[in-house]
Amino acid sequence: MIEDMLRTPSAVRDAERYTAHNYHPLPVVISSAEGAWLTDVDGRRYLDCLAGYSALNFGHRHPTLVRAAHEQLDRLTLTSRAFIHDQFADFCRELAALCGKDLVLPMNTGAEAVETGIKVARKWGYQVKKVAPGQANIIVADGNFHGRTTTIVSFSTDADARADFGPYTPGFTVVPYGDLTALEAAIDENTVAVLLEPIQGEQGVVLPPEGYLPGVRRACTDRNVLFIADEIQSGLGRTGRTFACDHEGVVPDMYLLGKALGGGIVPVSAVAADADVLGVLRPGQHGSTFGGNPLACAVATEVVRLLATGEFQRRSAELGERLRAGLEGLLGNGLVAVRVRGLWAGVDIDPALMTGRQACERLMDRGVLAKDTHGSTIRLAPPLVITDDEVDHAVAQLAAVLAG
Ligand code: IF1
Repeated sequence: MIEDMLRTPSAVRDAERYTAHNYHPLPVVISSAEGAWLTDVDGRRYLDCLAGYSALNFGHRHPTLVRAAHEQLDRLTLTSRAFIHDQFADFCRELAALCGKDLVLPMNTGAEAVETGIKVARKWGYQVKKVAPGQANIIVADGNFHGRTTTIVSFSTDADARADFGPYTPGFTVVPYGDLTALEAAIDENTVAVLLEPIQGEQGVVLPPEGYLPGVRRACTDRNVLFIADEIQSGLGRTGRTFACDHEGVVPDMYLLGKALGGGIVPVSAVAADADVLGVLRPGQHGSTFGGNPLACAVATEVVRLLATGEFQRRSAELGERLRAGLEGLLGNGLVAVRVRGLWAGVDIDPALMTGRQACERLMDRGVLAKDTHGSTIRLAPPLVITDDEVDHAVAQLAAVLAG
């Protein structure tokens, strides 16, 4: 095909022209997708190794999820929470059961789930723990990523995410990730919660040192502090278990969920916790126009049912080992480090070779889409419906990119 017959260049230009430049996307314009594969406006196919930042754990257009969405579209899409709809109870009950918690509170985006967790923890702090008025504090980790609201970026340690968005919300203390001693030292009588990603995604799939999460759990229990696990990216099958916390048998007081909960179709997030925690909210104290809407609930209930079978967790664990073996084979051949849990990998490319962005551009040219994070790190997080051969294909393309 000659260059000026391609639709991609003008489509890339048009996409840039009328939007704020808050992203730097790869110059590829997708028009359709199925399972783990994307097709662009020029008919080229790509293996999706980002999966919508884990919002597409079940792949693009999973038939069960699409059917649920279609059926719901033809019946009822929105009521607001001013009325109850017939999809609500099943969703809440089944998600609570998946989480092993009494209650759930549905929202839409991940950032809203995080904000909800912060509000609930503060209210719990004042009402249950009896923290002095206005003094509630939450401990977070260096290198965190929990979303983009003004409060959440207030405790970000990434200059791009945070700078010039102040004045910042007070009430957060940052400690080094993985350092239990520092975390324990930061807890005082005003501490209401510890908020952590059990695996730090944006930071480059940074795994917790063994024993860290159980140590955090113990410290929180001993000092009457809530442990809030942001499983928005790490949860719902991504790491080979339902939750990343499961790898060390840790049960947080609150799960924050998002991304894959909406099946890649609608934004759905939720907070799950027991009644002694979520029960602090009374009517009028929190909510959202779209949270828990019928379309969201119809899709998300089917997501919960897919996860309840355990099939996706198993696939993620098995194929994750294959991905690990493939990537570890490239250590010393262009890779300097890899961190893998389930179908989720942080891959550090030798910075002398190329940046993460360059690696992703070259992968794109070879029909694999992935996303860089800081510097020379790229993240691989394919849909959990990916096959053995497709995992091998992704690794082979990365090997070819590294070989130049
Ligand atoms: C962007 C990363 C992924 C999250 C965790 C809450 C949220 C996220 C652990 C907020 C969101 C995002 C959003 C996206 C990039 C992305 C990301 F690169 F930053 F790390 F997924 F890989 N907690 N993650 O990872 O959820 O409000 O977006 O629904 O902001 O550009 P949201």
